[in-house]
Order: sequence, then C-alpha cells, then structure tokens
Amino acid sequence: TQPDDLVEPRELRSWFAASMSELYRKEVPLYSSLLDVVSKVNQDKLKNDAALRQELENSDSLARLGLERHGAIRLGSDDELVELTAFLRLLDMHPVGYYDLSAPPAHLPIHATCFRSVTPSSLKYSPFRLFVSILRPDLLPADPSIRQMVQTSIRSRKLFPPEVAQLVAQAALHNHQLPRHSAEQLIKLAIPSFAFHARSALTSSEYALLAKSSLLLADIVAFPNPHINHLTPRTLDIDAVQDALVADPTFEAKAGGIEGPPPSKCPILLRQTSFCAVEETVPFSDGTIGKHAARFGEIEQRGAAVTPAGRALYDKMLASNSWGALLDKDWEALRTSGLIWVQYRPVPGAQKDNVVVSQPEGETLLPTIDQVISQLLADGKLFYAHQIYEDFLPLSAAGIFQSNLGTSSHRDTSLCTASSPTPGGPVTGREQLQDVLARAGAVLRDEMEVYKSVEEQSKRECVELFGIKTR
Ligand code: OOG
Ligand code: NI
Repeated sequence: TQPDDLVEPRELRSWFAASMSELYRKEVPLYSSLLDVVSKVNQDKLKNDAALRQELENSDSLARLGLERHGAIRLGSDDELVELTAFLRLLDMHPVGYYDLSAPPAHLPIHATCFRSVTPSSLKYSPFRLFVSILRPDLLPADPSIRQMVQTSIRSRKLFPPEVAQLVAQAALHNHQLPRHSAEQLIKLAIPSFAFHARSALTSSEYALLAKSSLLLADIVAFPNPHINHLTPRTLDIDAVQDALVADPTFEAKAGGIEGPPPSKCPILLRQTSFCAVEETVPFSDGTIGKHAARFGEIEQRGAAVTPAGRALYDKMLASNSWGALLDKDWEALRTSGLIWVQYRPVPGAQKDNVVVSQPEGETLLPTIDQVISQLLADGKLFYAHQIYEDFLPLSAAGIFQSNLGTSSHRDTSLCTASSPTPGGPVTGREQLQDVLARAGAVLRDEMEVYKSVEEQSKRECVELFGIKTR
C-alpha cells in the first residue's frame, strides 16, 4: 500500500462522527428535531451578533459548530475498554481526564474518561468526543445473585466483531492508519456496536432484580452490547434552546436544571442539560415484554478552558453560589489574571520584517517568551483567542446520570465500598483505569497539560515566525 492511500485519522474520526449521527437520527427521531432547534438558535444568534461570529472564528469554532457532538457510552468491563481504546486511537481520539463517579453526589459503581483529539488542527477538523464510563467490579453491590448476573452477562460479551480487531492490528503496521477501503470497512463494522439492540438475555424477573438495585447496572448489563446513550449538539445559547424545548411538548423538557456555571458575558467551561429519556420496548428471554429507558437528549454550550487557578475559583464560586468575581470579567481580564487558557496567533499580514524587538547580546539579557508575546500583542502583531473547553465537568456528569436514572430516591444505596487493593496492584480508581488503558498502549492525559501545551506551542510558533530569540 502506498502511504498516500492511507486515510488520515482525523478524517476517519469525521466519518465516524457522521455515521454515528446518522445511526442516532434513525434510532431516536427526537434527536433530529433537537438538531433543528439547535441549528435555528445558532443561526439566529450568529445573524445578530457579529462580535460573537468573529470570536467563534478566532477560537476555531465557527466551521466545526454545525457538526460538533459528544456522545456517551457505558462499558461493562475493562476488556471492552481495551477494545474501544485501540479502535479510537485510529481516529486520533485519546483518553483525557479522570472522572470518579463513585464519589458523591453520583455514588455510581463506575469511573470514566473522555476520548478526544488533543491538537488544535485535529480538533478544528473534527471535535467529536466520547464520554466513556466503565463498570467497576470492586464497587458492585454485595448481593451475590446480582454479582453473578453481572459477571455472566458481561463475560460472554465482546464490544466489536473480530474483523475490527484484525483491522486495528493491520493499521498498527502502518502507523495506525488504514487504506481507504479498509477504513470504510472499519467504520461500517464498528458502528453497529454502538446501536441499541433492544433484546435481553435476562428474564424479566432478573432484569427487575437488577433494576431495583440500580438502573445503571440494568442499563449496562441487561443488553447484548453497550450503546451510545446520547449525542449532544453544541449550542451558542443554551437558555434559548432550553426555552424552545420547554415550549414544545414533544420534548418533555423541564425548565431550569442547567448544569455548570450561570450565563455570563464571556462563557467559561460547559453548561448543559439533559431531558426526555426515551422508553424502549424490550423482549426478555422468558418471552415477556418490558420497558427500559436507554437513551436521552442533551444540549451543551461550551466556553473557555480554565487554568487550575480558574478552576479553583470556579469550584469556590460553585460551592458558595456567588459568582460575581468570575462572571463579570471580560476575556482580557480572564487572560491577564491567568484564569483561562488561550492560543496566540499572528494577525493576518504581520511579517517578520515589520516587527522590531530589541535583541540584546548575551543569553541572560534576552527577553522571556512572555515578555515578547506581551510586546507583540501591544504592537498589534498578535491576537489571542480562548481555547474551547473540550472536556466534561464531574458534577454536571453526575447530575446528567442522576436525571436519566430516575430520581435521587433511585440512588443505589447498596453500593459496596472499594475492596482493599492487592499488594503491588493498583491502589486508586485512577490507577486501575491507567493500567487498563496501558493494556491498549494508551496513556491517560491530564486535561490541564493538554491545554497548557497548546498555549505554549502557540507562543513558540509566534516568536519563531517573527524570528525573535528568547531566554
Ligand atoms: C454520561 C453522562 C456524562 C456529560 O455530558 O456530562 C455526560 C452517561 O450518562 O453515560 O455525557
Ligand atoms: Ni453528555
């Protein structure tokens, strides 16, 4: 195979995202209606707000907005995660961030990570991300009949057909890329593994026992494969979309309930809300027919990624429910206070030869990179844009789980605490997850490190472009 026949991972990801959206449109017609509402609100917003349009352009969001989605899937075992990790690598999607859903307020026997791409050009091309949660056997309820049911259902399960593993192995020989024909095959073979197959190998009374203990367990264990449970479009005005959904009875949306920060002039992080779990008809193995709510709708509005200092401030404001100090700031104040991650770029037409930066002799007298960036900004040679928050919020995720697994009275109180770790083995949930990812050759990235390296790289590119030496 010639290297130029190989499909770029980011292109493969955009195919996958489009196929997933197509699948979900067919399976959940309300999703199509939701996309129409979101698209209309986004268009109206852009028509009336030229500054917002420019801001989106600067932050690389304008072109990707209409296609932007995140999905979520709940896996039954570490083995399923190994399969999924190897597959997503071919799409340039890597695990970023650790979410412990066993902690309050979620109290669920799972932990999670977000698979996404980590470079600006790849994100701009296709921002598709997947929130992947994994059942933790060490946190299952103590009831032996439940443990037994979980074990037998999950042990016999494979996420993908064997041909997917063969293609993944084939790609490993070519820098994790595939020729066009095989790449198309891969997507075609993988997509059905994310569909909801509404049949259960359990009897209705087994299902009832599981569901009584935890609807989450029933959702993960009662079906032949894990399924995508929502696909979320990005809106520019979540309050407007929410109002439109509440006004339209088909959506069964409830007013309020938006997770994340309150509305602000310069939005940070992530605001989201979920609604309307769709009830599916499920044939059980004993011939009876039951109901299970497997999928739901969700919308999100994304803002700037915040630094650790920004995140600490956000957490403080959230705890005290007093937002003044964070929500009144404009982008420049957020940047100069070191609260958000940004990317620097040359203004169009700025050239090396129209920039004057004094360059003293001797290494120690050279300016720091930050001094040069400040001067170039002040001279109008550079501009900056906030980086989009590409990740999730643990508290919001907990809220999303809770609202789609029934009311909090349904909370699983029979959860075990983690059993004591074996000597020399993983100690924390994060270490457990890292060990599983390592089996697929992946490393769990810290989201702050990803944003930081994007910002630093953009600074280096700017000073290099203008040929300026720094300390
Ligand atoms: C995932 C919930 C988390 C989000 O947007 O925070 C999530 C799930 O319910 O499986 O998707
Ligand atoms: Ni979500």
